[in-house]
Amino acid sequence: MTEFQLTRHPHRRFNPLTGEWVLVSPQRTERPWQGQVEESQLDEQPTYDPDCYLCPGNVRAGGVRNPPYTGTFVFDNDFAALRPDIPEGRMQEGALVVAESERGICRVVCFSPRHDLTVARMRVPEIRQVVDTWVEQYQELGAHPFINWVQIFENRGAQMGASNPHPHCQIWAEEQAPNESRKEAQSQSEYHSAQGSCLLCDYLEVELRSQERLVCENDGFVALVPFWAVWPFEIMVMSKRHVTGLDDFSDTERTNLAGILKQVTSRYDNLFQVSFPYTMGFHQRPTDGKPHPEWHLHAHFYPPLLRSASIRKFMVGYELLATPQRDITAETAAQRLRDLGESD
Ligand code: H2U
Ligand code: ZN
Repeated sequence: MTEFQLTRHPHRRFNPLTGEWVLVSPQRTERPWQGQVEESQLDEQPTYDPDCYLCPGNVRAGGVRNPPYTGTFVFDNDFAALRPDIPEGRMQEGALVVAESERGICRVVCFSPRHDLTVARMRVPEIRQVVDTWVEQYQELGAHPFINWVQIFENRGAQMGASNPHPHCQIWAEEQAPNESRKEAQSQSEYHSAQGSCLLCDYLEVELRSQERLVCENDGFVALVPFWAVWPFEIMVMSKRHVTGLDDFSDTERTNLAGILKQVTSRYDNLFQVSFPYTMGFHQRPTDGKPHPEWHLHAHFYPPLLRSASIRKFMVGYELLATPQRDITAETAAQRLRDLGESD
């Protein structure tokens, strides 16, 4: 028997942030594919679309007209999943049938008045305006006494469920910590108590030493394919400094965050020469008024494309019923993303 090698033998990898495992099957990358092929999405959009509900001056589905905005633009989601004004209540039948009211606020943030732009195609000063808007929203929503978690996320591309190509993200702010944040909170808090240090600061040190999974970096941030990545070209963006929330960043760090987001998204677009679909979002300190030194701000990029613009990963079968699985290793994915150029 040869020795166990991560590059050749099926193995599972541990995600210390969630406490979950991913199955890695590096020998499986060459399997044939006769399944769904995605439409090519070389989407050239007009700068203004009269039918877009996010473009300046247009009327939204709810009947409200957007102002002629020139930078970022924030509005309350007309079809909000959470609402601030519902009666509080709880319903329980024994231990097994339990429901609780959940209050919240949902907003939409337009990144730019330009319908045709994406983060990859925006200039860093324009992305910096988006970062400033995120900070304001995190502070403003988090200041509500009943808001304890602010989830900022972007669905980019029709394949990831974005309803519109106009550059935008959503913010869902709510009473209770949602599932993913709960898992990450528990792991970071347990690690912090046991080790006396920050889980992600320590992880970043490991990655900076090995260099194997780094994609790109600047003075304030590192983008890497985490050792435990599930999505083929998954990336985690981490601040180099231990920062618990977006509101802790200095002026320079905000600009550096804008810069790394452009670097990551333009590498993505260059991978398969398409406007690369993804879901991205920030995980940061809960807004319950406590300091949470265990939390280290980071962003996850979860993109579905696998082998080309037309072949995507599905989370089905074994992954739905057992555990997520990947074929190309995190190291190979990082190398491919590292070898690509970025646009200006
Ligand atoms: P997504 O592209 O990630 O689906 O985000 C668009 C959001 O915009 C979506 O949550 C909202 C939808 O409810 N929306 C409005 O608030 N007003 C509209 O006129 C259409 C869509
Ligand atoms: Zn538009």
